[in-house]
Amino acid sequence: MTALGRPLIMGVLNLTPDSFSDGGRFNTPRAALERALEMVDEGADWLDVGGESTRPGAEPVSAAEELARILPAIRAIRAASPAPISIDTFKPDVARAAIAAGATLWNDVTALRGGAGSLSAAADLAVPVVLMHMQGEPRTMQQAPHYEDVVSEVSAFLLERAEAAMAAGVARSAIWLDPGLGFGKTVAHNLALLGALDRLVALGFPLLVGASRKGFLRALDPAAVDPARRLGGSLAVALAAARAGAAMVRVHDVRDTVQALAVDAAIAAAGAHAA
Ligand code: HH2
Repeated sequence: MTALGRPLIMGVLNLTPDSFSDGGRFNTPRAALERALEMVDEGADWLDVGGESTRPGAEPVSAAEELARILPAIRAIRAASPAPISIDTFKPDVARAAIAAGATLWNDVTALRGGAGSLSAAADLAVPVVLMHMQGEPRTMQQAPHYEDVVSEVSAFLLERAEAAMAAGVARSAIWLDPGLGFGKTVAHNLALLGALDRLVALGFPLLVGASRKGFLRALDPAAVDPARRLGGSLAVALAAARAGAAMVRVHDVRDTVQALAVDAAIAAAGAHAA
């Protein structure tokens, strides 16, 4: 929760040909800029720019290719709007270039394990960094995810990565945590984590939750084959995250999420008032 009475909203902007939901839709700088400005207009607090898909089975791309996708878009957004930009990458060189071009948050799905220089880059860059949990790596992570106790193991991992980041010189106040829904997790694992988000919030760092349009929502509604038809499930997760005290949700459908969270916050405020 934030001073707004609701989590911040991070709008997803994938500049990739192959992202599971919006792949190929915004991969020219002009289309990316239009979508970015649209999301800002809809109420996005952050724009999360990514140039490499991490969907299950995704093939890696080179840093040069990733930079060619993201830098023109970051520069175009920076020139047109003061909206905060985060860079969704696990490559330290890509993070450095994106931040030099105007991004001010590093969203790392590998929790600074993606490159030999990740920890020191995060310390040098001195911007907030999201440390996300993932079991395995995107190409194979959904083949056989396994945990004895997913909530305890994800919590322990996130704390270990936060300690590693701080030992490398990252300020405690710059660290965000994220359970990494869908990253090496079965439907049951995702649901267990969602049911215990308050335990992750209690770790003492701001929590980011990203469930928007993800495959596990389809498992709960088999008719939702098209990721764009998973809005109801995505909103259900955003509300659960808000009630557990998450600080930010990462979403594709900014406008609907703003509305759902505003109504939820108003109900909570009315309840507190009546009590
Ligand atoms: N999920 C995706 C990508 N980046 N970053 C954080 N911190 N948390 C997440 O849950 C998260 C993330 C996957 O979603 P998307 O970007 O829509 O798809 P793709 O990886 O196919 O580009």
